[in-house]
Amino acid sequence: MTDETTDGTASHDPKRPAKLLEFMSTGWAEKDRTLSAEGDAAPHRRTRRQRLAARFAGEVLVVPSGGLKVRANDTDFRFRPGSDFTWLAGSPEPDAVLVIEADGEALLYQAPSWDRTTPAFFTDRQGELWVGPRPSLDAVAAELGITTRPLEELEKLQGTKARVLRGYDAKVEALFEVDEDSDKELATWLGEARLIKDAWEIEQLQKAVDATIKGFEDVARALPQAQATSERWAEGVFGLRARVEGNDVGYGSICAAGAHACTLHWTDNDGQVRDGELILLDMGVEGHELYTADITRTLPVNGTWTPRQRQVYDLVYRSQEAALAECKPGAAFTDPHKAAMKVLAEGLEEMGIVESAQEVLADDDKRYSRWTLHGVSHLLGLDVHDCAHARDESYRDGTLQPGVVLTVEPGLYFQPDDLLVPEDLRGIGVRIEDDVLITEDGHVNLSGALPRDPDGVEAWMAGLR
Ligand SMILES: [Mn+2]
Repeated sequence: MTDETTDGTASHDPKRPAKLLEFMSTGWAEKDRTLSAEGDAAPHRRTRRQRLAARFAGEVLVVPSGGLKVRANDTDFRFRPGSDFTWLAGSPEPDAVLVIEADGEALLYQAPSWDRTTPAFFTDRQGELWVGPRPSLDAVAAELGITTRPLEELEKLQGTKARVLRGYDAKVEALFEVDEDSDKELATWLGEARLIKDAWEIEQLQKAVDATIKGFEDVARALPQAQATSERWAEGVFGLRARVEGNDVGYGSICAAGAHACTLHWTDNDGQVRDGELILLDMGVEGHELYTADITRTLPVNGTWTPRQRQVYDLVYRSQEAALAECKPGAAFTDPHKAAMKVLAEGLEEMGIVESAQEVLADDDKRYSRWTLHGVSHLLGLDVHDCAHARDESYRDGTLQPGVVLTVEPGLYFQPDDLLVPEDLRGIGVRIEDDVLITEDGHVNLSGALPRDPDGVEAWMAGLR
């Protein structure tokens, strides 16, 4: 036996003699154990948990937060808890598990804080001196308004029949007695419960949008530096805003200059930004409460449209206006899409790219899609593509209701090698995307403060320089 420990160390760490371990466990001031007041999200999450418990009354329901993911060797990606877990529980800790018991009581299992009674606080790479203090279970309970339990006690539930939200924690899935169809019902319920945002969620989305608008201003101001370097400058500048004003970007920023705009999810962002070309910026700040914005603007790099760029931009703008006019309660989810496609197809006809808009708009034709490529809307919330587990009948084939938040994002993309369009259009890609809340009598454009009409964009850019 050795008097040195290598527990929790990496190959490059010095070994620690017993004398050091003993020395490190003494001489520390008492911690302040004052508990904070319940946070303003707590009542909303409590209501959601009660709704979930009522839907599956008498059953045990298990929703894990997910764990750290390795980036390389012993470095992990920054942790971001799963969205359903966040919606219900709100703890930022990895490996946490929400359990709703058969009697409806909600318990949050998570790792306790490492206090000074164990050397782990400085020997373990998850210890307090390595990653900073974790709140105690009492502090978590006070802040989130939920009963907490040490993570290790979860083992006691081994073999319990439960519905588990799958895909986040294989260990948790293995612990319970589960049934695939029952688990799927739980995921579907959560996806559909999240369709309608409550007032607190709408506030969070507006904050994310407002921070994103600031980020767009930062990037528009920084376009000269992007020209001197690459699209990465835009990505970096927006990322700075996202980290300062929120948790992070809600998805990989798309900073697509020139023909890169024709690649829908261009995230390499390593291209040149050239005077006289456009730059398509699709970016969103994920706020501190993990709700994300999703906004796109296409800007002339030098602040002024060429006539041809403006022609394409104006067409996309008019199609977005048509889509926005359909954003009201009772409309089909697909109505904004259809309205935008009609305007775009007619514009393509005017530009001589399709012969007959009426013909290509037919359901069994849709050749216009060669240039429009994608749907105009998706739901938005904790996930950029929110409510992914909702059934078609309540999402794609459903109707818009007050409290739904969706994007409205038509685009036109003329690939650089597309021989079916005039040469001077090739390599032009335009998308305009806003975040829209359906209200009782129509909608509110949450991102309406960021100019999008062609004159407004030029004036906005001129004002920033
Ligand atoms: Mn989007």
